[in-house]
This record gives sequence, structure tokens and C-alpha cells, in this order.
Amino acid sequence: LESGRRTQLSKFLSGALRHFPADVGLELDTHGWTAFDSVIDVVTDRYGWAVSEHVEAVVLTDPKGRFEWDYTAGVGRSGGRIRAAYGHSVDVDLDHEETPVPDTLYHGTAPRHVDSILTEGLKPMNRQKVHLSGTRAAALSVGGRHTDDPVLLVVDAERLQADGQRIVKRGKDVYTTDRVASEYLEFP
Ligand code: HQG
Repeated sequence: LESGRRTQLSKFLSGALRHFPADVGLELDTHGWTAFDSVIDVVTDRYGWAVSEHVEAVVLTDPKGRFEWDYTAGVGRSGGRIRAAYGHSVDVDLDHEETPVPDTLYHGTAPRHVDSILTEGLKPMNRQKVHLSGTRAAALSVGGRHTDDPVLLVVDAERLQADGQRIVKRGKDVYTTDRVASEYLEFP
């Protein structure tokens, strides 16, 4: 699978599973899952060159762990159901395993958002959750999607959790939570 096509498939799958399932004819259950076979149908209709192994490859080898595959719901390797691990704008309830959360997390953003984040804290904006990163480098790269000069915010995840707020690990290095009030943020 050539890298341009891999990116095309990855972006399409992310969009379909996070933001516009209905527009492409997919139905997500309340936990965000949809049948792998139905995704294959949608993808092969749309991309004449694509076969199910391409989708498998993209789902299984995503560097950020963007997708989850539940094989137990189907027979064999192809089958079962898949969902996006994070990033949703559609309303889903992602059940999750209890995984440890580092005491310090990071968020990268654009300078133009900083004033508003100072007063309102981090809000989910167009998504269901606020997305945080486990490392400075990852956060800067997330911020780099919005600007050429990302700003790094340090999140006191330990205190946030001690105060009763839930933080959940999703994908390889993403942590989601409902909101981060600015008192938990350290600005540069
Ligand atoms: C900002 C990608 C003003 C926030 C990434 C961000 C991530 C505020 C933007 C995942 C604000 C929303 C999510 C406030 C937050 N006032 N601006 N009160 N609160 N913002 O794209 O975190 O590669 O929805 O700082 O890597 O950038 O697609 O969120 O700049 O993991 O898998 O509002 O998506 O993952 O932008 O990115 P986004 P994000 P993938």
C-alpha cells in the first residue's frame, strides 16, 4: 500500500468513524463500533483500487492507534467490528479499560487560542472530549496541525484526577477528558 493511498484511507476512515458515519452510509452503535464488512463495502465502493487487506493494514498499523478492532464479534480475521479510538464529534460512549495516567500531561495549541483557554480552560470544541498528549513532543505535533508555532500547555493530571475528574487513555498516546479548567494548566 503506497503511502499516499495509506493516508487517503486513514483520513477517510478517521472521518467516517469520528465525524460523518451517516454521510457514507455507516451506522455506529452507542459505543462507536461498526461492522468491519460494512466498512469494506463503503471503502471499496469509494476507492476502486482498494481491497479489504488495505483497510486491515491501515487499521492494524496506525502509528497513533487511531482504530480499534474487535475480532470477537466476527469470524476469522476479517469480520468483527471496528471503531475510532478517539477524536469523535459524534456522540459515542467509549467503554475503556482502566489504564494508568501519567501525573503530567500536555496539550499543544495555537497562540490565537491561548487567551480564551486562559479564561475558559480547555474545552472539547467540535469534539466530544478534550485531547491531551503523554509527551511534550506529541503535544507540539498536535498543536502543529493548527499553527506553525505551537504553544505547549502543561496539564496537572494528578490534581485533576485527585479532584475527581476522569482521564482515559485512548490509542497509543492520547488521553481524553471532559474539560480542563485553567487552574490545572501551566502556561509558558
Ligand atoms: C483549542 C488529532 C479556544 C484546542 C490530534 C485545539 C489529537 C480552545 C482546538 C486529536 C479552547 C481544537 C485532537 C478554548 C480548546 N478556546 N480554543 N476554550 N479549548 N481549544 O483538532 O486537541 O491525528 O478538535 O487547543 O493529534 O488539536 O486526527 O483538537 O487547538 O490527538 O488522530 O481548540 O486529533 O488526532 O482542535 O486534536 P481539535 P486537538 P489525529
